[in-house]
Amino acid sequence: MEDVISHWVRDAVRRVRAIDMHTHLFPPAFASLWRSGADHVLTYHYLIAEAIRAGHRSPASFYAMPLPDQAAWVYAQLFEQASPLSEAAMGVVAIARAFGVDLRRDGLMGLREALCDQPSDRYAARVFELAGVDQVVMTNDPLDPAERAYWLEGAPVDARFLPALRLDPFLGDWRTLGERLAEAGISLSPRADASDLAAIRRFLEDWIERMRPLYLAFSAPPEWAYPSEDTSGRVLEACILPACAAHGLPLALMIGVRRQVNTALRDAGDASGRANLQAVERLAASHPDLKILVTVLSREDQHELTVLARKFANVVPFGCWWFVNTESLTREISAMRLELLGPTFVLQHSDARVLEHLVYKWASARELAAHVLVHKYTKIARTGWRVTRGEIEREVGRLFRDNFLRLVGRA
Ligand code: REL
Ligand code: ZN
Repeated sequence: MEDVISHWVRDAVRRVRAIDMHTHLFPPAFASLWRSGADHVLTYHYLIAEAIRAGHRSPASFYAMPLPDQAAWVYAQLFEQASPLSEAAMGVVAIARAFGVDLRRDGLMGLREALCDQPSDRYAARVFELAGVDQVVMTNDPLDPAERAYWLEGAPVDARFLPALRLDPFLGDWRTLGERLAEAGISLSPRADASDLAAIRRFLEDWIERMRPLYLAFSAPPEWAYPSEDTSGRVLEACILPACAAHGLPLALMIGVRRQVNTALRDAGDASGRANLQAVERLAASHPDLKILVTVLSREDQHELTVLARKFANVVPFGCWWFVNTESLTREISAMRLELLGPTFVLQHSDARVLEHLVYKWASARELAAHVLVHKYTKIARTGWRVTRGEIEREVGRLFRDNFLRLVGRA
């Protein structure tokens, strides 16, 4: 029976079509924001941090090189002068293999030839197919001028790329928010008074109408507090939470990022810290109708978040974010979530920044699911539960797509 269970689980996990609830990808029509191809794969900020560390080079001199030279230098540090043992480096090997490239034999040139670096519908379809992904959710920032232009000109949104409205600048400091909103034609006073909050609320309404996002989201530093009397707390209370309520939209919180602890590293310069999860507890308790998707960056917060989700059914843990998206930590975190919550969370998201990331990140998520679920199903069978193939398929479907789709009202 145990071999049969293992076969059923592996087969279900291999076949399930994932919905990727958090990426930084854009459809081909958002051409300048599209990222694919070997040079972008090699210059993922995860790899930049690792290469700079291995190669003892200053971030400034690294970033001074043109993109192809950056990619070649990263490749030299992490694949020619070392074995690609890290999660992100192994990811490149997995991408290469999926495209029929043997990196030892074909090198970076082989990878450049196999991957396409131009916006392309057909290529997107091919990569989605290789990853077994049906749809990805974008990170849509209405305060990014390049992105805003695509929305305003009515660039077609591909049904495979679902919108999510990202609100980080709204939770930052008031002056910077004022400057960013001014570029979008909205002027705020220094007072953060009721008319300013009303203007922000109208801006959000406008963009919810335009984007039709699946959820609203923001990332937050470890010290993020709720409730809070500062301007970001007031924006949350007076603008963001009412918008979620009015449109029945979930709020996704990504907590624990300490931005730019090493500014010279740019995107690679963010770190993590322990969050104050009592803020989430208070938000969940005071807004029982608000669905709150939560992911936390530090390993130390994972258990507390899981326990919190037991207390509030409106809190749904999702994925293993960034520094905890590694083989050992995803196994630990996902097993713990199953043990304390059953299959009522979202197993994984990719956080892909480059299209081909989908391939290795979802291959890893499948390996993770197989590892954890073979163990659990074998155990309940030994304990006396007659396991069926159908129930395995149902739970795998929940973990990879259905829990999320139900939460955003698309099931
Ligand atoms: O969405 C986020 O805030 C983060 O995932 C990103 O800021 C981060 O740079 C990302 O690439 C991590 O995976
Ligand atoms: Zn992200």
